[in-house]
Amino acid sequence: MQSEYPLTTAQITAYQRDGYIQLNDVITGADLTAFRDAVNDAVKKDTANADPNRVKNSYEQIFIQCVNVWHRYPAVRPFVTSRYLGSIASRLSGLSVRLWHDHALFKEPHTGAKTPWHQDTPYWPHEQKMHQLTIWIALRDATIQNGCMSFIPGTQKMLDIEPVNLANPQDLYDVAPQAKGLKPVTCELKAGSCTVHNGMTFHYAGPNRSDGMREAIAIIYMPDGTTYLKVPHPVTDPLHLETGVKLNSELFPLVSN
Ligand SMILES: O=C(O)CCC(=O)C(=O)O
Repeated sequence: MQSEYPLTTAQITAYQRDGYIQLNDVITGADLTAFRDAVNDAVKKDTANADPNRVKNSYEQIFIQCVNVWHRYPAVRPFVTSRYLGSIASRLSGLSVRLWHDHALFKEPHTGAKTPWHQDTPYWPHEQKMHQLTIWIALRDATIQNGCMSFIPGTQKMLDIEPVNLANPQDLYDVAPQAKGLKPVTCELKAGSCTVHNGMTFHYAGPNRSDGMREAIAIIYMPDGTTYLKVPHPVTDPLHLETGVKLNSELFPLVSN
């Protein structure tokens, strides 16, 4: 990977104003091939024992989701824990950041359902909610046809909205009437390009109507100093933490200066 992805002041300002940004060609060439292969291998191994005849619940119909692949797959680790990506998150947010978690998100051809409009941070066991951010990397081209991401600019400032139930989603305008009239922006991405969104920004991805898998990995960052809030979450449940402790162990590495 390059030593530092170039970001202009205008891009940082746009991210902070809109709550999302598209960045092109972040991972390229041999790095892209290696990252894509490593994540594909991880998803293949994680799903090897899945019963192909099992009826999927409505959440599982959205995508195959493999969380914290960097913990289990050494070939994924250098990408997910890289200062190269961490520095993008840090410069956009203006803060030192730690890794919260990664997840491979593979939307299956023809059957992968839409990802409903939602904000992320309300699901997370964090006392502070304002500055988490996700780098969502297309490992293959992400298009309208296969379920690329869309964002509603400025919605990162909408706090205290009821979390959307992804398995049985409420209508966006019922949960966030303030979003009426705001125009969503859809971001088609070439493989190796990414979007970055604030965890409070409303976002959506369409269903996969193509013949190929929509292959993406999302890497989520939180400000250094973020403290735990005791609510159920698969990443923190095994750690038996108490509210107020800093999420600063080696499971949440500092990935920026
Ligand atoms: O990949 C998707 O379909 C949705 C991803 C998402 O919601 C996220 O990364 O926060």
